[in-house]
Amino acid sequence: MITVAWDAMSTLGRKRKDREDHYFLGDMKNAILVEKTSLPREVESRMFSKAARRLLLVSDGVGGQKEPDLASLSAAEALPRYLLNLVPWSGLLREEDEDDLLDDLKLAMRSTGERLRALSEGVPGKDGMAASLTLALLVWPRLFVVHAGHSRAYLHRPPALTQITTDHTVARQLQARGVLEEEEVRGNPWNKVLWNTLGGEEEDLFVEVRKVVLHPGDGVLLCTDGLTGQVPDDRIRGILEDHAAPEDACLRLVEAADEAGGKDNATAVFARFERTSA
Ligand SMILES: [Mn+2]
Repeated sequence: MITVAWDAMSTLGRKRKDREDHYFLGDMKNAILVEKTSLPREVESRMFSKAARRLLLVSDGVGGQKEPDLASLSAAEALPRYLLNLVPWSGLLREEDEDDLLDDLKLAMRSTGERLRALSEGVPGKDGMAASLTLALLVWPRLFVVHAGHSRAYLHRPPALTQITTDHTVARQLQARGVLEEEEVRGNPWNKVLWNTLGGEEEDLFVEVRKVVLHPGDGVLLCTDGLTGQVPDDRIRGILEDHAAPEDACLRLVEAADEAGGKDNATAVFARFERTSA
């Protein structure tokens, strides 16, 4: 049997007053709520399937004047709601149904982007409300990630820590074209400019999709740029290695971002998957 230990932590940082980062952890369960029955009481527990899908997400509001706090909150709230209505409940997932699931995830991302656009349409100061959003759906042992923006998903397979999403910043685009070197990206002003977000003025949305087959002992980290802009990958890896409990790891990660200057809200969501005897 696989057990999941997970937690999340977010800090405002030392410079910002507003909460532009949000996170969400959710268990999707197959359930029938028993309204009334002549059956014995125990039936209630049998109406819940144990097979669960788990949902993890981070969102980060983008843009100075355009209510980034509201954009982030609306995105983090809307996306699980869309999934609730889209994604089939059964904990089991046949291989041939994976593409349908990915289509549902992409559709939920698009609907969330449209929701942000609808919320901001014609409202002065809100026009172009946008958010970075990274979502992981766990159907053990598979992890499906959908992503737009500059938050990140990492796979921690000790001792390695691997970024599994790309940053949708102009600086990364320039790096991909060979204009910038890796070491020129960090700290580059173009690394704060996003070419792809949920909502925003561009109608085209690119939903980056990743699938990972997890192993027992793996961990998955979702985090915002307030963490990765301040704390290098090596340090993140060290913290994950030193702190087995997700609550400790998340706390240490956001503390490290604060200690490094805390220029932005920093958020970490971490899940670790362990094999236990049933
Ligand atoms: Mn940020």
